[in-house]
Amino acid sequence: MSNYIAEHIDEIRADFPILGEQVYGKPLVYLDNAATTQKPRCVVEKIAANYYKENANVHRGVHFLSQVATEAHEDARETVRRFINAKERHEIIFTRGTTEAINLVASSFGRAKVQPGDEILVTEMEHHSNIVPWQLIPGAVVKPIPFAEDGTLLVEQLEQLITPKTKLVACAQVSNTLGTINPVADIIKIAHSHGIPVLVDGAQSVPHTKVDVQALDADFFAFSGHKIYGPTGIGALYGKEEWLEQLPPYQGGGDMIDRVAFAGTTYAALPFKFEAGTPDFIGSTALAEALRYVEKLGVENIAAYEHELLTYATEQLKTVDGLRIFGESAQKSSVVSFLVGNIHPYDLGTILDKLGVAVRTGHHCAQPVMDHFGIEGTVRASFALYNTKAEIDQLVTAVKRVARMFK
Ligand code: C6P
Repeated sequence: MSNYIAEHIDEIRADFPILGEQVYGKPLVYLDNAATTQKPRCVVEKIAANYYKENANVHRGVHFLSQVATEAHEDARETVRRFINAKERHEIIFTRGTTEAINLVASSFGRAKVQPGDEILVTEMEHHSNIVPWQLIPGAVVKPIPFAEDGTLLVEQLEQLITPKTKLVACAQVSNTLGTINPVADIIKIAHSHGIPVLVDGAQSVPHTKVDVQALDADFFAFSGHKIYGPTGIGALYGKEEWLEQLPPYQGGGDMIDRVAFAGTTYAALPFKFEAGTPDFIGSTALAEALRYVEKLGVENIAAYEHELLTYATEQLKTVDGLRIFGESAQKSSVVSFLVGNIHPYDLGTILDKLGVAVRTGHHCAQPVMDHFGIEGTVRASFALYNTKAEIDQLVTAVKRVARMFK
């Protein structure tokens, strides 16, 4: 592998202190990165430094510390803007993560734009976070765009699924379960040709691919900090200014108002209209630190390295007798979902854990995907920039051992 990440893997791994820890007496082989990533030292240190040196509420105080904290929080917004190439800083709304970002749009868009009987199109491979918020809109009908047996989205069916009642298309850029990279630029083009906006769930794409919301022409884009080496509890929603201006606030409270009176309240300008209450200003600046860390390594380098890991893992796992992979689309991110013979995924996952390999088991919050294949769940290995082929070898050896136990 001639790649920046491969060449610097030891230094990179040293940036993540947990990778050097013994877990239950064994070194940690962490292959559950789609659930959450481990944090580099610089992110953890940023959080500590914020609390030790810069802790004051933002947008409120005239005092010096509050101004320092406000500036850092707004600089973090600028870093997010730059990272996903949004046009304007005020098009970035800080949220708790992808889930809250999608709920924000579903709630506000639902109130402003959706009548009973109107339709929202999602894909059959969505995470529950991109299905249920749309189902919560009173009277909305949520319809799936299906996928083929190999996990490729049947984009060609989109045109037929769009009706005069279609109000929005919501689609993951990368499936957390199948790993499929969806052609969101094409989806957006088709939807826009019918005047329909598109929300892109970027939870699993931002950590692994270069995202440019302007090039995509996405109307909304959501992602979580904790999946891209940042802290939990912080994420972002990008919304095109024209959409954010049209939508009503999501939550009410401090910071989101212009003037409050019992006769009527007016709202703050963007982005604050959508940020009620004290924001997670510690989280935002730590997220910015994580994004800078990723930028420093190079998103393209990370994507190329992880692709090598995915190809290697797929080849090696296929040498296991009776192993079946779910999701083999030609365009795939670094996730492998699989089952071995009739071994229950919980049994497989639990024993893998005892053998020192952390993977996720279950439906991965994507039950419609499980229904598609008529299964209860899978075992999922998902890779990050600090994983190695040696760790994949440990996974494959462990899976083979479990397979032998159940023979
Ligand atoms: N997927 C996984 O193990 P939050 O929880 O808000 O940070 O992200 C929700 C979410 C939304 N969309 C996609 C495509 C996701 O993968 C996730 C989170 C984790 O796959 C936890 S269920």
